[in-house]
Amino acid sequence: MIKGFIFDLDGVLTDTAEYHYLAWQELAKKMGISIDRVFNEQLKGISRMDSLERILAYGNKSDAYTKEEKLQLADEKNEEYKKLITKISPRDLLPGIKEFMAELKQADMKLALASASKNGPDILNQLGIADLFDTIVDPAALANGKPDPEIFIKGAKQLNLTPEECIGVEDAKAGIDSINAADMFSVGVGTPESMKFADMFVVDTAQLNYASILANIKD
Ligand code: B16
Ligand code: MG
Repeated sequence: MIKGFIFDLDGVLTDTAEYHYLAWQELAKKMGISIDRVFNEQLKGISRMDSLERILAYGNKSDAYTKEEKLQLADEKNEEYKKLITKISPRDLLPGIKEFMAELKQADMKLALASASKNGPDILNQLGIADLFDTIVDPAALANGKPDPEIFIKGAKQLNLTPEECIGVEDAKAGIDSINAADMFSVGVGTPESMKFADMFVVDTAQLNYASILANIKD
């Protein structure tokens, strides 16, 4: 029996990808690397340090900085990102999310956040939905990021539920792989190609609906 939903943040509840992109682009430029929105797709759902490593590899500069310098660069990006996200408000919830969350609360579902973002709690506050969540998995305490199942397994544990009693909602392939590996039913948001490993998917958050998800599980 389904008792909880575990949500990704970026791309599911709100679209922070553009802000991540703008902040990474500014930092990459300083390092002499040019990135575009197509490249940025690879950074979705990936941790801050892994994103930096991917950008450095893309610019053939993986060995150009020490570990300390890399931490400093990641901090610099985060400071720029934090400036950009101060603008986030409840109007930035993706289409249908407010209504979907209301349906879940009405059905007494427990809610958890399983985002790679260390800025997740602040963003939930700015979106005005922090109170709806029972728990947030701390991404800093994870040994392995998505696609490892750890973050969704921890989400279920923090809700005092088993993975089989939860549904995970994700927009990134790494996230769907993570949910599937946790033995949890996966709901994807995205194109048929990008979501082909999801147990079910919708192309738009506006189509997320509690009753139709339950109907898919029973199939
Ligand atoms: P931060 P999600 C992810 O969010 C983003 O998709 C990814 O681009 C970002 O690098 C990551 O959070 C870490 O974010 O720098 O704020 O800790 O999709 O897992 O909600
Ligand atoms: Mg995401």
